[in-house]
Amino acid sequence: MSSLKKIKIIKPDDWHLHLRDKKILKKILRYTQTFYRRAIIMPNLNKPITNCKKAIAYKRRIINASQLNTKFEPLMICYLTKETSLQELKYGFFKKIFIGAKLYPDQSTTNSKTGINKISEIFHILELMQKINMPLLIHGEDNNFDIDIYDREAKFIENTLVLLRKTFPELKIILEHITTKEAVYYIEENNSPYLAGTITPHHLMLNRNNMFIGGIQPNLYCLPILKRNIHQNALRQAISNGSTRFFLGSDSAPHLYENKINLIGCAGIFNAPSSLLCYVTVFEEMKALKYFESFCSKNGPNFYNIPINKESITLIKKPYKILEKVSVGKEFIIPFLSGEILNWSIL
Ligand code: OTD
Ligand code: ZN
Ligand code: ZN
Repeated sequence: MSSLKKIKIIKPDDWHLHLRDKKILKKILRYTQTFYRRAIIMPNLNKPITNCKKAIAYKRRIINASQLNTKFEPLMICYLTKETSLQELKYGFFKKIFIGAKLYPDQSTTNSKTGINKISEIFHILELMQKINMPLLIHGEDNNFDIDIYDREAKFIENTLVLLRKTFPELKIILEHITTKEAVYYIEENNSPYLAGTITPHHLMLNRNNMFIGGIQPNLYCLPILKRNIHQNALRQAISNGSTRFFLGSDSAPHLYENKINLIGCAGIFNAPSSLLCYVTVFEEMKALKYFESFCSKNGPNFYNIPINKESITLIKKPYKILEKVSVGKEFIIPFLSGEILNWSIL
């Protein structure tokens, strides 16, 4: 037994997570709680979290849904609209109700119907956020229908992000779930204390071919969509270089089977039961395990300027079978890599 490889790291945080609500929340929270000490809870509920009152109530529902004794802290985010009140945002940030605010381009992903159409509509909000040092989280895809779905991230950087950063050079920005070499290079080249990116396990492990192996694989449909392998390789390279500008954001986004496997299927991959084990697998493949802990547990809190966790966890190199499904009443959710075996387990 003692010859088994082990890694002990500071307990990680998930800087990008969808927990949903009610019966789904109750069923899935435990998976995140097992691996992570804190998580940023994305605000794109059916009725998005757009003010302090909604955030406080949602946070309470999450805490009440906990079935484990492990400590877990939800970090809440304000969903920006052009109506977002400056006073509310400022109050929410100073009172630590919100750790940041999220920019969704209109229609860019699940429940983003009331997102932003023109970034200049919210310049007054961004000006305030820059002033009070409040982080801006961005779903970075250009939502213009004429743009090819595979180019939306690169076009967002070119058409929106460059100008945005010129206008607000000291606004802290997290480009969420980056998927392209353009995003990797943009973050690396700028190497700015005001710019970081989160990376998901599925974009590290897969490329767009995987969506079509043996037939169409609706479980692998997510937004931003999986890209070519050159982009996947750029992401894998990025985490292997030890840059502190990249950190863990699983983007675990559960949907009931019946909503995912449908004529019009929802986007989103539920990876919470295995996300950390997927990351360690990739770091090992890249011979970059020495940077694993900073990616999981240090770069995020340092960027957000909050303390690093005190708890630790140990991962062990031992086969682990990912559960096949999570029941939710009579319905169920299929996790990422359902039923497959990974080489790493949690001790
Ligand atoms: N992408 N699905 C969802 C969110 C993410 O863009 C995202 O953050 C979701 O279902 O909430 C998805 O494919
Ligand atoms: Zn997104
Ligand atoms: Zn997300």
